[in-house]
Amino acid sequence: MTSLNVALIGYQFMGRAHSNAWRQVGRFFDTGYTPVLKVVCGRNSAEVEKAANQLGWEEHATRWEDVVARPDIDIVDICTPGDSHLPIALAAAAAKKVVLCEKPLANTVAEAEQMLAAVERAGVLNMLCHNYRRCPAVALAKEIIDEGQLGTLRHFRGSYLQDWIVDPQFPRVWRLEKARAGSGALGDIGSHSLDLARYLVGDIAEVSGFLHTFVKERPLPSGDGTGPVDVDDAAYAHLRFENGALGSVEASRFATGRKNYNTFEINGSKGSVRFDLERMNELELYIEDGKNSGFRTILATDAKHPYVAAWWPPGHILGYEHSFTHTVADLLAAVKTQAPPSPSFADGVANQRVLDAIERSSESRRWEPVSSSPARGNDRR
Ligand code: SOE
Repeated sequence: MTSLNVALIGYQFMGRAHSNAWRQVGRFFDTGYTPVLKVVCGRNSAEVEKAANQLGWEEHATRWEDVVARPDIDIVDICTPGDSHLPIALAAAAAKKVVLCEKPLANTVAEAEQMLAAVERAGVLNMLCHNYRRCPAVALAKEIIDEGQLGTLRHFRGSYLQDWIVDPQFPRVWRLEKARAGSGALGDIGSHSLDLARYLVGDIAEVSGFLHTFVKERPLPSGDGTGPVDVDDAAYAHLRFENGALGSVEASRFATGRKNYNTFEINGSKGSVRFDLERMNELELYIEDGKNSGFRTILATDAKHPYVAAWWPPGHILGYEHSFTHTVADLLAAVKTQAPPSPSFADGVANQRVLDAIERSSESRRWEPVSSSPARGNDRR
């Protein structure tokens, strides 16, 4: 079995989720590779050491530049805030590493395009982590749609709702700073809904959207006064898909009671599917059969359902963390076949163009085309 050395940049929530995936993947999936949790990198030396010990990394480091340049590293996994994705990805591509990057790909279209150009120029495998594609029930929905069981797709209705910043005293963490996060609910969680929309229905041609910030000033995490919130707390968009389908996406961190409510419903001429992450092992399916049979719920835990054969017997349910394990299993499969993994950085650019069009529409108060999204924003060329 060939070993592949992984370097993880960032060790907070996503870094923990990715560490678990790298640890578990070889124990359940037969990918032909043994990923080695070689080195985890973060700026705070004491904290990154603690993270390395807890998460199972052999080494820890504080300078990503040194880590990415190491000849013994095969895969660079980027789990940092959005403002550092660009330089890390450029360096990783130049060093000919396989690159996995957390979503959204970048903070602006211009940055995302530079990242795509770099991996294409270097000819390295690249993957964006939109883990929800890899919930078995979502992958099953994709199979059902691709088989034509829903007929012509007409509607996509996506919501991604959380409530973790509803308290105005919640501090202005990095996710509430445009310079670090790019946008608010739109990029953080709306990007997941939009990725599912593109994955399951198709490319988006134009959007009408608006963004809103309810709490514009918050206490700074240092405890030293307050600071402005310059990203959206909530985002809405209507979508016209290139294939004629219509859609809507809502993303909010102010939906009291909703913790990680990532749902979508898709309606086609012959049937519909509905998914809710908080019941992630289930897919609701309606097939129009003239008998008013209604929706039925499929428990997507049979060995025949995507990814499930690697795990437990039917009914022994999977959780959030498995979606990341499936992501890295598919990345390792791509390393083996050298077929481009999906979603790729090209998908990341496409997603970023939709985010940008929604922001433009919120400013112009008009429908905005996605394809003409210009390179703009706080990009650093
Ligand atoms: C935000 O709260 C967040 O952690 C996102 O950044 C993740 O992508 C999402 O999976 C869960 O929520």
